[in-house]
Order: sequence, then structure tokens, then C-alpha cells
Amino acid sequence: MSKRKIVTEPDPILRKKSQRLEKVDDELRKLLDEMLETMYSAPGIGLAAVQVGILKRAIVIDISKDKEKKNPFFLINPEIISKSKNTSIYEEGCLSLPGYFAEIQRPAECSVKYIDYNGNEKEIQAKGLLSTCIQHEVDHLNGVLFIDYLSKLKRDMIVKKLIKHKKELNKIIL
Ligand code: GNR
Ligand code: NI
Repeated sequence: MSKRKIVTEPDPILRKKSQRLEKVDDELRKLLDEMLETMYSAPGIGLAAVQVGILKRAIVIDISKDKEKKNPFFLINPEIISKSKNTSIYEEGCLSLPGYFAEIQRPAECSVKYIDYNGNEKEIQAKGLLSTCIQHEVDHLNGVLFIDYLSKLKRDMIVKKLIKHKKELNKIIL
């Protein structure tokens, strides 16, 4: 298994729409395994394929607190089929926006249809952090980042700082 590099903002790929997967094969499972390893080592609780530069509708999630008891969750072609009217607020972070966090309000519960690691169709009702995380990841598949829910002023400030940060990293490397 190998770890992949995480794409950070600003990068035009993060704004593109990911494509549906046609089949679940060993090549896709290899990508999912590498995404999981990349997510665990970040560390993070979710990762969309676009965050490792691949525009495919695949997500990995593990919200288990106990690092000893891993509980990975793979979603291929996820579709949110319903969202609750009631909302909840979580402090969100994103591996593509390193160092930035914001309280984001989203539907508290959602129902999701997806294909699992073995190619079987599944449907779950999610609530709490899992519901928020699924919505955050499905947003990635549609080119949406959590900063898009903030005011333009706040969003522009964060992106400006990330550009500056990238320029400074380049100075060190070059
Ligand atoms: O690691 C992550 N934590 C997190 C916290 C609250 C809501 C969503 C997330 S997902 C994020 C990892 C990530 O960037 N996934 O795309
Ligand atoms: Ni994210």
C-alpha cells in the first residue's frame, strides 16, 4: 500500500465535478485502500478521491475515535436521497484547507444510497458527525468546499492566506 499526496486549495481540480464509477474492481479497491491510508496518516475522518487528484465519485470515511478499533467506510457513487429539515452545526476542517476550521450548519440527518467495497448496493440513514462528514465528502465530488458556506470576505481571506502559504513552501523547496 502507498500513501498519496493531498491536493490543497487553491487548485482548480478541487472545483471540478467527479465522474461516476462504472464498476468496482481491484484497481478501484487499490485506490480506496490508498485513500484510507492517506486519510489515517493525515490524520482525517474522511477523504474524497478528488483530494488525491482523481476525479472519481469515491469516498472513504472513518469517524471512530478509538485508533485501535478502526471502522472504515467506503462509499462509491454516493447519492444523498433525503436530508432532514432540522440542522446541526459542527466545527469542520478539511485536509485540502490545512489549518482552517469553521462552524458549518447542515441538515442533521441524511439518507445515502451508495455502492460498497464489494460492489453491493447499500442504503443508510446517517446522523451526527457521520451525516456531516458524508455531506462534506459528497460536496467534494461536486467541487464544493466548506468555505463556500462562509461569507465571500471570509472565504477570500482564507484562500489568500493559503496562496501565501503555498508560495512560502515553494521558496523553501526551490
Ligand atoms: O478530517 C476531517 N474532519 C472533518 C471534521 C468535521 C467535518 C468534516 C470533516 S472531513 C475532514 C477531512 C476532509 O477534508 N475530508 O474531505
Ligand atoms: Ni474535505
